[in-house]
Amino acid sequence: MSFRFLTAGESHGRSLVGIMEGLPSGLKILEKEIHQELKRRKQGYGRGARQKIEDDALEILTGVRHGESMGSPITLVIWNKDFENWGEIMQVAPFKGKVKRQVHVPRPGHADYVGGVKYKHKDLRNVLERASARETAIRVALGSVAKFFLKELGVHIASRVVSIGDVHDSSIVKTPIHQLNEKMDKSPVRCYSKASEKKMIEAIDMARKNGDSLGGVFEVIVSGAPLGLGSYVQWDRRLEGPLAQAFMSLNAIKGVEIGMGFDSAHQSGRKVHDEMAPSQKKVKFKSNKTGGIIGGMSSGEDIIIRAAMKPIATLMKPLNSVDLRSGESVKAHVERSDYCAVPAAGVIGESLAALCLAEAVLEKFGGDSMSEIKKRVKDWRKNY
Ligand code: EPS
Repeated sequence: MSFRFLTAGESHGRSLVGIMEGLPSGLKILEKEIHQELKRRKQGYGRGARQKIEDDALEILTGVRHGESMGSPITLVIWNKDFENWGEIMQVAPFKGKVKRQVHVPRPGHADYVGGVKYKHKDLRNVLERASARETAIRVALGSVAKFFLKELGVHIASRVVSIGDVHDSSIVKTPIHQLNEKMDKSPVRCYSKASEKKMIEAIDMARKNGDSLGGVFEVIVSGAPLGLGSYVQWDRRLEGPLAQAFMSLNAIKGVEIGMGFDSAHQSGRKVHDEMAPSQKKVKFKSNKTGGIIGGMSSGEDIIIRAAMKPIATLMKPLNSVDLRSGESVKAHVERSDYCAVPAAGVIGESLAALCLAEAVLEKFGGDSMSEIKKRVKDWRKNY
């Protein structure tokens, strides 16, 4: 396992922490550039009040010296500003008083109930604090380091929203991928078409008015990934696997597809498989319906991943649940929350893809320093 990472921390605890191991030396890493990615994650029409509280103050604690990685483990921390409002509730030291804001009524759609049974928690806050989507902030911090690494090798990652609720944007992306985020970040819902953007905002407003929430589909596009990442020789080396796992590990994701994805199940082979034609570099693909991954390996074309996000679990007009103390049927617990977080999920997805592809690149090319790996990738690209 040459490249790996871990995260730790609770939503209203003191901090979120991430440790990354296996990154080569010589990569420029600046706190302000990571912070820029964290700011992107906070955006999106339908995001809750927490995003206004947090400034996601980030610090690099280890593994970087004079703005460059050293090849040793990198530790990042994000201080939770809101912790100052949750002192007694979230303090590490034993607390003898009456604990406020306990949770005894699980929210349908969240980890509360099953997590409480699994870990034998009476106060389900012990579950929701770690299960919260707040954790994605530190994964974006780690993922942004992976994005900087991939960018040095000519790999760019962007995202856009494809649908929110039943509003779909069927636009074809024409913007070069390395310029796409600049355009998408200007849209409150990070979608390509202005007409769809308006309808998505209306749908989110309607959900908020009805005390409801919305999910949707986002798309992550990776350009420049070298051909041959992953492998068909072993089940757990097929590149689709770690990407699917990474996206499914994002809060509220219920489906992942690559390229045509589920649509390819309804089409005949002649409409699905990408024909190949002679090209000065031996072969070129005449289309990319496979979404940049074929037979468990990157094809050198854009990698296109879409993920389906279920609506946010916390509803301001809560659904029915059970008070675990009395066993009575009651309305579910309500926590401050988003109404729709699909635009943010796309930004998070970029980081998840970056973390997977950084590992795949290091697995294929190895390399302990940026200069070593850059040369290897450059030489490899001459082959196709
Ligand atoms: C989130 C932080 C959370 C939620 C939200 C997303 O902060 P708080 O619970 O203090 O409001 O706003 O998390 C969820 C909606 C969820 O169901 O986990 C974040 O930083 O992305």
